[in-house]
Amino acid sequence: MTQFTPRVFSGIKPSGGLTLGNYLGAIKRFVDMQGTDFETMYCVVDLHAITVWQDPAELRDATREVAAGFLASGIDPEKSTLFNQSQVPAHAELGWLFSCVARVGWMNRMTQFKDKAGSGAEKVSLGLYAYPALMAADILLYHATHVPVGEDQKQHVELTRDIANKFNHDFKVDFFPETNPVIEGPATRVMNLRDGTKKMSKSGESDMERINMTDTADLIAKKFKKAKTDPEPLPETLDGLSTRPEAKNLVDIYAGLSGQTSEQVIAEYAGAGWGRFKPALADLAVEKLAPISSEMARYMDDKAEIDRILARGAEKARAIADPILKQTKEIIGFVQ
Ligand code: AQP
Repeated sequence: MTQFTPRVFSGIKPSGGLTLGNYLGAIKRFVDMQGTDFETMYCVVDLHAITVWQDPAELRDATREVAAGFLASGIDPEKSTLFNQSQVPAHAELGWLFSCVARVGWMNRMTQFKDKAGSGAEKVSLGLYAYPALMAADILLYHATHVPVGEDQKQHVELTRDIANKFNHDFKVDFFPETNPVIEGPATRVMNLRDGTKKMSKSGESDMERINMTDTADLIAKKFKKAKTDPEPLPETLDGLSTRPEAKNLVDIYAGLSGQTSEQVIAEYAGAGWGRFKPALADLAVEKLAPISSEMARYMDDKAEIDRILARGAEKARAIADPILKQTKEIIGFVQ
């Protein structure tokens, strides 16, 4: 069996401004993995963003804003490779090769496509349907062994394993590693503040359903105050939240922000009403997010610096990606 370097890869789509879901489910955990035994690679996955329409000026802005979010949260370009996907052409090329490995039946099982396409599946882009093959390419182009993601991306990381296995099996090689999803902590699925059965998303309809990383303190307090809950106080144990999705979401967010488990939060707030818990949650969110959003604003004032960081990161990424793509093409039998 080939021994692969322990390497982390993960990405975020610049399809809008970053949310608290992206922060707790992804970025905060990306920062935690930096400086460990893993080599870390983080990507602004702009090729994925265009699976739905993006205005060019807004795409450029969102790409820099996501990069600023990474940097402001603690991703250090000296310790991690930080870049945007479209500056490394090998992603798109391996994505095509993998769309010839993946089976249509596998794609048909992807729940995110069904959710996003809804009843209009005939009218969405082919790219939205093929997205998981490109995501597999993003990961396997670096022989990444670990992928920290939110719960919603678990199925796509599992598909990445299926693609790697099929490629290795078809060509009788041991070339692509088995990739492990890393889905840990209390806030791997942050829910919509107005409907606890739906995920908090950048592109959700109403701004009141999400906390944006750039929201002001007043707006954060207002959004938590108006967040849907039920009339009951917080229970004595976590089990008491099993049929209360909105309440559980707020407890999980508190836990994610404070670095505690949800059980510890419940132990501290057992019996508390929303009049006590919601302001405490808003204060905590402001305490954690305000320094990040002011640092993001500082980066956004120097877009040239962000562009330089992304370009340097892309150069480092290409140095790993290009030889792996070249070997993949050798294995497939392309004359080079
Ligand atoms: N609500 C969430 N809770 C926990 N983790 C989340 N992530 C996204 N939303 C939540 C994690 O953030 C990473 C980047 O996701 P993405 O932006 O590439 O794609 P997404 O999951 O489709 O995010 P959005 O916000 O829902 O974007 P739109 O609205 O444009 O589709 C992933 O690790 C994801 O799990």
